[in-house]
Amino acid sequence: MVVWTAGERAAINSIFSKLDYDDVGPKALSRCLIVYPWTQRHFESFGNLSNAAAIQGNPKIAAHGIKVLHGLDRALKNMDNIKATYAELSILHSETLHVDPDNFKLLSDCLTIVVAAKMGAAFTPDTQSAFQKFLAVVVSALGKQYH
Ligand code: HEG
Repeated sequence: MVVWTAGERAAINSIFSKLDYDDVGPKALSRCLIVYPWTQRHFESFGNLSNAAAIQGNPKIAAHGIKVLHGLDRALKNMDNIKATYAELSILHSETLHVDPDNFKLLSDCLTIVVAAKMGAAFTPDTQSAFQKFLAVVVSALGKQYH
């Protein structure tokens, strides 16, 4: 089981309490699709992804980015049981969506960059460390049902 210090819990809860899901979600997902274009293959039915501006202005991508970010609420509310919390979502990404689990890490890195840019100086090394740990546990849990 993952052990969280009081400081890590406080840092993670503080980030999420200030998080603008409707802004950060679309930015993180669109950045992932632009920086790692092979991830676009899962979103071919979402409309125009022909260039960075099209991706950033695509309302379906924006909506999905918000949905994914809200997917992290489950981990936040179940910090001591993240693996089980994501069992179903892991099976969906593996067996139905066929998302390569390496992509979870790519998206989580994009999310870190977007959050860091928004938080500026408040994104201290300690804050980053707690956030990266949280995302690493989520990424691991989402990859758990792959075989
Ligand atoms: Mg996934 C659906 C969460 C990474 C591609 N993703 C979903 C859903 C959630 C979610 C909550 C909705 C599930 C449902 O309808 O029951 N995704 C989620 C998280 C993360 C992640 C928390 C990582 C942090 N997803 C991810 C990545 C890709 C991807 C990296 C592809 C590169 N997700 C994907 C697709 C769908 C979902 C294609 C279905 C979209 C649709 O057709 O509506």
